[in-house]
Amino acid sequence: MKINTFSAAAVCAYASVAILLLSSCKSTGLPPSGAIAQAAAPQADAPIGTIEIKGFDIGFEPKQLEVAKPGLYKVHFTNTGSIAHDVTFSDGTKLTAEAGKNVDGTVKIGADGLTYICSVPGHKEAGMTGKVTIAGAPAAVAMHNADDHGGPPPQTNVAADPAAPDYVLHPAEAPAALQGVVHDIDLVIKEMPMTVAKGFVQKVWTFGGTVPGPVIRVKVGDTVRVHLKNPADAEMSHSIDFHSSQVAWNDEMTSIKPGEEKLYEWKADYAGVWMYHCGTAPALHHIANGMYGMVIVEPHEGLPAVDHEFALVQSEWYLGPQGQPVDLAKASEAAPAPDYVVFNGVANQYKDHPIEIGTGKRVRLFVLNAGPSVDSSFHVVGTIFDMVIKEGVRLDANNAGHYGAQAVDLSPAQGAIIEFQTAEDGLYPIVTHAFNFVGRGALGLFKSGDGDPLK
Ligand SMILES: [Cu+2]
Repeated sequence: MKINTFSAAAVCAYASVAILLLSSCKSTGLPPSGAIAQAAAPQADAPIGTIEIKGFDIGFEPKQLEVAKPGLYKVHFTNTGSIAHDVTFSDGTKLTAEAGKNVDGTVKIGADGLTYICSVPGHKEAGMTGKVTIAGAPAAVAMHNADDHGGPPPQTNVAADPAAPDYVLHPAEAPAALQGVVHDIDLVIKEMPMTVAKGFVQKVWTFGGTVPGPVIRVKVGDTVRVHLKNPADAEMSHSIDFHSSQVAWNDEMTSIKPGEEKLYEWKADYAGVWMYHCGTAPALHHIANGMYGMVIVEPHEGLPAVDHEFALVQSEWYLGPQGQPVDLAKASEAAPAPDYVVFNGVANQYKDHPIEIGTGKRVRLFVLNAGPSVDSSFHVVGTIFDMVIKEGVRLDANNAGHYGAQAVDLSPAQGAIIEFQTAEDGLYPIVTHAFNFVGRGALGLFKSGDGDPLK
């Protein structure tokens, strides 16, 4: 298998910020291979129980555990990650295990319990923290996001609901272009609960019952007739604004009340990846609460065939109380601090469910940043984009000089067509390279071939 210097360097860079599930780094000064146990001091007593802790990239399982009473405990530490981790207790006891290894030691738990971290630089900050408490002791502060491989758990003022339903996976595949030249599309608004991240349900407002709304794909020269319907049982007025259209704002984009419908007719004059959204005041709230989607307009002659096509919409969630719409005050901050930044509506869904592609096959992405307010620096780790059309500006594959692109900057309401191919089987993380958001849901994976570069 080919491993070039670019990919090795990229892997090390990413491991240092603690997101990667990929491979170990030889240059980071990690401890030598093998398991090392460094108990703080020899213990004369026999252990009265066993504590089992699993370390992974990047986190501990469990993050909270309880023992019956104070005393000496055996610790069994397993590292299922791809890089070295340790469990370092607040009394100084430290057990280190290389990737895939385990180690045993002992620790003395006092009446106040102990906290533990991984002491490898950056790992604690990325979420490798935990706590041992004594049964019957005052309840510890809840630590949420125990299963967050993506980085620091989001700082949010909304508590996770362990009873929240699982999220519904949003398909990443781009639809084919609609047949014919005049397209009548019924688009029904739905106000509904949606799990936007594990443990968090918001009452979102949608076009067609999903966030983002459906991808509408046509060709230059086509006529699109959208029949927008606001059901009688909706609570609010809504509207729609197609950036792919040239119409007067106070004509097609006016709001319709519950029970009303409206025809928005437009001609696809220009090719590209376009945003549509609700523009009803306050538009910030309607966009932040889920009312956006993508239009793909292909050139009149169509796009060349490729092996895979996916549509990815980046957007932000500013969590309101569980089961309520998103928090407009949070979304309105001059320096927006979203609880989650996501691809296709749900935090980390393509990390949990990697998107499968063929190695060496041509992949085309339609990418839109719906915002409402945060820029995207769209990047796929381990790849180089050789064809990009961003807002009408084009980088051609096989251009004179052989230039390529590493990240596509998309301000809110900007879109791009991006193409690349993978060099070898493996995992290729999808991120915004504004990296504070990678730990807040903006992390997916392409799984190329069997996902294993070493086989
Ligand atoms: Cu709306």
